[in-house]
Amino acid sequence: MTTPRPETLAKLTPVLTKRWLSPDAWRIGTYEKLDGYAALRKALKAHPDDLIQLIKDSGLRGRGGAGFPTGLKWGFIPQGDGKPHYLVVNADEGEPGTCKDLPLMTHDPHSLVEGVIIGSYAIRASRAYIYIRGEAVHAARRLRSAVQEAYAKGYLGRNILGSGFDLDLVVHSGAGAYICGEETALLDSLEGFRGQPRLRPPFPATHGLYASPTVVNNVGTIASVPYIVLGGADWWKTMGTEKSSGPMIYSLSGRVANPGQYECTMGVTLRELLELAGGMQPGHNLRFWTPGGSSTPLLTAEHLDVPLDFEGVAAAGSILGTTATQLFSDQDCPVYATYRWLEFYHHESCGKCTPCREGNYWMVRVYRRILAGQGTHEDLDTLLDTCDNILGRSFCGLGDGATSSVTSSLKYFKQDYLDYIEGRTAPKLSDKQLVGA
Ligand code: L3W
Ligand code: SF4
Repeated sequence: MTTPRPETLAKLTPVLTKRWLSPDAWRIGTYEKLDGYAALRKALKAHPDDLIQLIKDSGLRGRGGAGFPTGLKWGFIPQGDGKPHYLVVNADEGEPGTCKDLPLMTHDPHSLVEGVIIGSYAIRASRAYIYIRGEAVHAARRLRSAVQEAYAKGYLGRNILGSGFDLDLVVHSGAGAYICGEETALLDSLEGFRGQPRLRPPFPATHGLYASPTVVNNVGTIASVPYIVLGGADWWKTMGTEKSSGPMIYSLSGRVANPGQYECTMGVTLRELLELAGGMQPGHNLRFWTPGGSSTPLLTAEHLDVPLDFEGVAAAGSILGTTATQLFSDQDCPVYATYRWLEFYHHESCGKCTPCREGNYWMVRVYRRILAGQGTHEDLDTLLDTCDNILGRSFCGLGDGATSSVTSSLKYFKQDYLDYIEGRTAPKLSDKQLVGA
């Protein structure tokens, strides 16, 4: 067990998580007592364009994986176009290892509802949706109850707080497909079609829900908005780095002593996060980890001091993604872990494009061969060649993401593959598991 140093403790910045442990934090009474809806009252007195400028000034970047500047995205919504505008929250948290949005919606749903109302006012939307992952039944229940409470108090509906602004908010549960976290597949699903990605451009900002201008933002992004409105852009920028501002919820899972969500200033390192989380589990030494979910290339124990912000992780050859740090130890096998992730991508591939649909199918079969002790040296070339044909040639990010752990595990842990192929590691799969991919 490690004791965090004072300078590490100073990197804990509970902003979005600050109410999570309050009793009944999800009820509107508790939320209002703890500054809830104060940001909305302030925002409704401001001009919508000034709110967009505020979000631009704060440097807030998307919390769903891509880190796109939020204020810029809001500014893309054409004004005076005569079309309806929509705000859609992507709450389809499904990236393996990612668990920051579901606890936020469970513990503090009103912060998301308040962010939705402010964001909708800024982009002049009168209808908003929260598209929540189908399996997240409890979080959806909490959200629906928060929405009802907000209507009853006049924060939603007609003439909100006497401002003349109208907004309806609908919570829509998906049916459990990972691809519906891709923003355009999500919009198709919301419209009642099978969820499959659309060609971009045009981006949702101009042609989104029902072909109208639409902002699609992650839960963490929208839930950050009330804090920025109350605290100001300069306060927000006191946390994080120059290009990655604010706090971020890092979810730690795997072989860590105290798994969970740690909200820290952006740019914190894994070494520091581990200090806060009590270190690795006894008897386990860190071997590899994902900085932002299974779609991000693996890093190793050599990368403990990489700043976990958008630029720092990119410089180390990976992606910050959803800040889902899954920790694996010297008792875990990178070949087997990669195989399990690939099974996920193979299962979740929507089938629209050939590189992802066929490539993942074949890679799962190659991994099974290797893990059953029947792999060959050529299989490693086949894997790299397949990744080469998926990466950049797939219709959406799912295909690209599937290759991340394959290429990075081959880069750092090729010997583990060779040990299966050359018989030094006992097979993990039986002959019976070779087929059926
Ligand atoms: C208007 C332009 N809008 C870009 C918008 C675009 C989108 C945002 C980011 O994938 C990644 C993916 C996963 N005019 C625009 C524009 N936009 N150019 O900006 O777009 P993009 O294409 O950079 O990324 P994306 O398609 O949103 C997100 C990775 O995140 N990821 C995520 C995993 C899963 C979850 C989850 O379970 N919740 O987030 C993890 O790494 O692989 O690469 O809004 O419209 N010119
Ligand atoms: Fe579907 Fe995969 Fe192609 Fe994305 S990359 S459109 S998930 S088949």
